[in-house]
Amino acid sequence: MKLTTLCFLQKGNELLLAMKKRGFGMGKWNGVGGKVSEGESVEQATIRETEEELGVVIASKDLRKVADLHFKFVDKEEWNQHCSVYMTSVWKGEPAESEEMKPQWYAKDALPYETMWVDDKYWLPRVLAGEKLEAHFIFNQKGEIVGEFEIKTVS
Ligand code: 6OG
Repeated sequence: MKLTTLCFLQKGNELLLAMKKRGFGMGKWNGVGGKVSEGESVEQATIRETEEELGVVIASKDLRKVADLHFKFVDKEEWNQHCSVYMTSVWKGEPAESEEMKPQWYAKDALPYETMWVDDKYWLPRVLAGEKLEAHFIFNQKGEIVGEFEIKTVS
């Protein structure tokens, strides 16, 4: 299964989302991230993707792992991924638009869940409330959740 990353910048009561301008998940607000490359750790990929997509630099000591998300796609095995999710409140630089992402700050209690991946509304509020999670979701090719999903707290 493919390894991917997601990273959210936090500033007080606000969370930075970015509009994906191309590729998988285009048209959705999300954290920033992408695939872990060969020979790279998951944290290194998180830092690289955040710099590529927002132009900000994060030190690995400032990354806080908040969730392991397992996304399985019915009939589209090549889309299956294990996504490691991180939060940070410390970075260098000012988030800026890139070819792939258009960033925008949102109040944590007013996130645009209707324009995000459908799984986000189930796990992101819990992460923002301080929980650390492991979750499994199954999707169809339209990006809809099929069947039961599972979210559990990890210590
Ligand atoms: P690239 O294809 O851009 O990496 N991603 C998802 N994020 C959420 N919240 N829900 C999903 O439900 C997702 N599927 C993928 C992980 C894909 C990026 O999109 C995220 C990566 O940051 C299915 O290299």
